[in-house]
Amino acid sequence: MLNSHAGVNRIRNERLLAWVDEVAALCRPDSIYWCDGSAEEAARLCEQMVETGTLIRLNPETRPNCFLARSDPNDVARVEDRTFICSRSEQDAGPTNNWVDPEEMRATLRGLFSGCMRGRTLYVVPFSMGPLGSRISHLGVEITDSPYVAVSMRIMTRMGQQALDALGAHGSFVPCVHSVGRPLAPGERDVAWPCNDTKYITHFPETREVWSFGSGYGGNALLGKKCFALRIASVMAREQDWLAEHMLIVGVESPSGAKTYVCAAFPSACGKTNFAMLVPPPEGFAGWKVTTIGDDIAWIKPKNGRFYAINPEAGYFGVAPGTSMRSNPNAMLMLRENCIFTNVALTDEDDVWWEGMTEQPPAHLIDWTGRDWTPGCGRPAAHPNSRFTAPATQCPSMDPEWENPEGVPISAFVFGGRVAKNFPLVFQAFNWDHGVYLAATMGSEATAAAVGQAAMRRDPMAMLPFCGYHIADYWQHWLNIGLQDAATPPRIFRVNWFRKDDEGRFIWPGFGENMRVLKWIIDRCHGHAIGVESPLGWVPEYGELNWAGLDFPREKFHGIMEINRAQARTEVREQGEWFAKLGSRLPREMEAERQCFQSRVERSPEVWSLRSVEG
Ligand code: TSX
Ligand code: MN
Repeated sequence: MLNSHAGVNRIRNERLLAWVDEVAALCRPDSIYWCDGSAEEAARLCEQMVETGTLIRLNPETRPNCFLARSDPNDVARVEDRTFICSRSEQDAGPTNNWVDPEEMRATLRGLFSGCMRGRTLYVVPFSMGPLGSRISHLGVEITDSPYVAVSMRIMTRMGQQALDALGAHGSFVPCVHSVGRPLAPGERDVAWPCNDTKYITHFPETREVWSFGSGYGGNALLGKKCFALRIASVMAREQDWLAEHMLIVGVESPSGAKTYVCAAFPSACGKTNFAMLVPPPEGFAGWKVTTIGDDIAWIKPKNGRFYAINPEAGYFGVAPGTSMRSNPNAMLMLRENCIFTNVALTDEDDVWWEGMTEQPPAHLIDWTGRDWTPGCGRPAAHPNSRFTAPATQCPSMDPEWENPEGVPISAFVFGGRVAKNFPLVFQAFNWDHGVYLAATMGSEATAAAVGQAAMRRDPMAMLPFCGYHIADYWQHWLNIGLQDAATPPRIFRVNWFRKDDEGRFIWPGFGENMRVLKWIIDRCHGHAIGVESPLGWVPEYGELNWAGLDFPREKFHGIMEINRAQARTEVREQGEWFAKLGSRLPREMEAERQCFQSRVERSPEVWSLRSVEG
């Protein structure tokens, strides 16, 4: 077997060498290639993939060094039902994770991985999650038989020689093994997107390993992201007293130059990347700036009572549809070069297009399946989960502190959801425990229930698919970390951009206008807003928001902040049902907070409104 250390310096880490030998002996690749992470290497791999049909080169004039990949139609998203937490005890995985006994899973994986890389190259992809040399960062090495994964990991992480150097002779790393699960017989022609109908995304929290089989897509295959930086890291974080969170990180700069950093967690389809790159409205916010540290994952460590966050990633793997100059100009500008697009549509000019990118679709496209597409043909041109993979350095709103190894100090945690009725635009938790409870019960409405209130799909801290251990233990960890060493933990807020009026129209304009809410959040953190006590938490008075340049009358604001008692009662009851599902590990504080909320609801008027406070 050809073992090419071509680009990289001699490997001195014995554990790494032994592990690569061991995996190669199991998977039987034709050759082994160690990635150095250089631009030349990426160019070479992309050129190879153009030749094999995995990538299409986009127009070098309009999208220099950009490529389009079209996946197998059966490999288009994360596969949560095929995602497993293999802790020794089933109880430790908890009721919200799929669990398989680790020894049983190892036997299954041995069978699946045996000879699975025949006819292919095994790529060794060393990477750092977080700035090199930061005390908050951690190293990983992904073994993969997908060159698409190798070049994507180069965008998404600090990959190659620099990570090997950081690893040195004795450093430790999280081993991540990935195969598309499609060995090639001698002389067999490869397909453009090899994968396998059998898929396993498996995590071993006690030994801190990831094994992924059968998919080449996103979080199934780029193992530094969801698998390592969230599922494995959440386990490490609990042991070591830090937080691995599914959160964006933004900086808010005031005209005086003061900088406040905020972390925010949203369930899917809430526009997290748009919020991470928010452009403040032109009127009323002269001199204000929002800067981006990250759009998906935050690793947060307490130090001297404050919480410091880094973005462990180095790129953005964002949902393309809906991204436009209106919804997210920073993202659009970021995508001008050096990007990989997956499952978007191809224009006649060899450029990309997706639903929502422009008001008028082009007259003709090649859709994500490679077929001709015209407006009104009844199919989407881009897959709804189509993606861009872009280097973080290309984001115009990138915060200058984004690679600070110390991280940035966090003043607020914001938790969002997508709720059509009876859920205010913004409110603040009364205290840390109450905030943890608000985050634990967050979620989005499942779409269009036939009658009455739509059921809430709970997604605590937006971590339900990403917590590597029992979700109730995770809440206990949150409760603990807010109270340790004289902590001044961040203030906690809930937001909802998606309340609708009786005609089903969004009441709040959203997007850049969310700056008005963000400003109140920051004012609260600095003691510059007084607020009003509501049954849910502290809410702003109308006058505490900056309304310059937006026609949003007081009456409308009162409407979007209203709390209906009957509907709140339903919410209290459903929260109880949700807690009951989690069994005896539920922290007592959670149920205590629920009962306090219940009593506030019972003592509230039929409709709680700012009207009665402000007149
Ligand atoms: O990303 C969104 N954000 C956050 C932005 C910082 N979206 C996009 C949908 C989520 C995937 C939003 N959609 C937001 C929002 O705040 N709000 C809405 C709802 C909405 C949609 C359209 C309009 C207003 C609100 N108005 C017009 O299209 C004119
Ligand atoms: Mn995410």
